[in-house]
Amino acid sequence: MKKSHSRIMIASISVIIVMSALYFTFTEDIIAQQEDTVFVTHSGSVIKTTGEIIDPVYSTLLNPEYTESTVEFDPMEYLREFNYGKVSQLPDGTTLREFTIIAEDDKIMEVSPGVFFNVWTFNGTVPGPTIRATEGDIVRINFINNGSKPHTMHFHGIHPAEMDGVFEIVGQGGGRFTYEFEAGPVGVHPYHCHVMPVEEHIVRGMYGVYIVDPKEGRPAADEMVMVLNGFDTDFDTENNFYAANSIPFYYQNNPIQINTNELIRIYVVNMVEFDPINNLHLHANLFYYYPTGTSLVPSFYTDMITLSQTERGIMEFEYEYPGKYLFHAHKIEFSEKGWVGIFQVNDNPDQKSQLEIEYGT
Ligand SMILES: [Cu+2]
Repeated sequence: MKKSHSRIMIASISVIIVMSALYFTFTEDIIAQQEDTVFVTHSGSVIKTTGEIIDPVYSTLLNPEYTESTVEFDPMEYLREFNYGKVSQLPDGTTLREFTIIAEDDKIMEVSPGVFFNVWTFNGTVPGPTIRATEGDIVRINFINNGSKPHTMHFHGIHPAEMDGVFEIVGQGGGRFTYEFEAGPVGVHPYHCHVMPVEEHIVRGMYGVYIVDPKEGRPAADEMVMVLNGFDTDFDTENNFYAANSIPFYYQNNPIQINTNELIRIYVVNMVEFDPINNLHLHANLFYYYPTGTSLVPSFYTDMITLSQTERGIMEFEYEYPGKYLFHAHKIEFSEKGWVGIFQVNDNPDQKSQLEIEYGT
């Protein structure tokens, strides 16, 4: 009896010693992680983090201020929200579209339930607002950098060198720059910050979508924007979460409502860093695909596209049968870490196939 008692005692003491050792090692690790870290990225560039390191598990313990989101972002609202700017006419009749974009780098976003991450933002959200214009319009962006680091806006598309947002660094604490260019070419393009290290400014969230419509327009459709993105919350140059429009599993838990025989048009942009490719697979259907959206004639009829960084395009499809359909990364690791969604297709018996009406297919 006595012997087994002392055995239990010894076992308990050993457990306590091991646990304490583990605790201190762990805590030291976490504290060490809070200091500036220098690491070499997958692409070979040397990065020094300028923000605080937030361990997703211990964020609450070490950074009690990071327990509340300061970002208001609704993926369902973002999905179909297009910003056309303040519209006026120039003396020669050209349409001028003015946008104000404010950069900040102190926002906290709940990027996954319970995981609070310091994002860098355009107009307070990740992704930033979807900017939309028609080919030939003048786009004027009044850019204000209210952040604590230099930032810029670099638009993909065609514009003069000084409007490229690369060498004209906009200083922190209220720096301003006006980007002005003619909208073009037709298509879907990303915009993002281009201050070094660019990788960090992108993975922190400084990106958005810029759509240029053809003058003649595209056929009416239920239009959506999907930014394929991820978050590296522990700064090891690997993403911890993946998503369409920032929040992992959001459209799986909140299916996107669409109707049978209605033309769906998705502007899809891949902004995932670190991983060389991303992809998108649509279930029980195929879609017409316009790479970069620059042509009005689709290049592919497929159920699967593969996209590298900033690669993008326009998808068009409709569902014939009502029901619940998945769409997700066919890189299964990404879908298991959040990049998965559902279309809830509602029956719309009076609607004739819009694909057939618009394209004769
Ligand atoms: Cu930046």
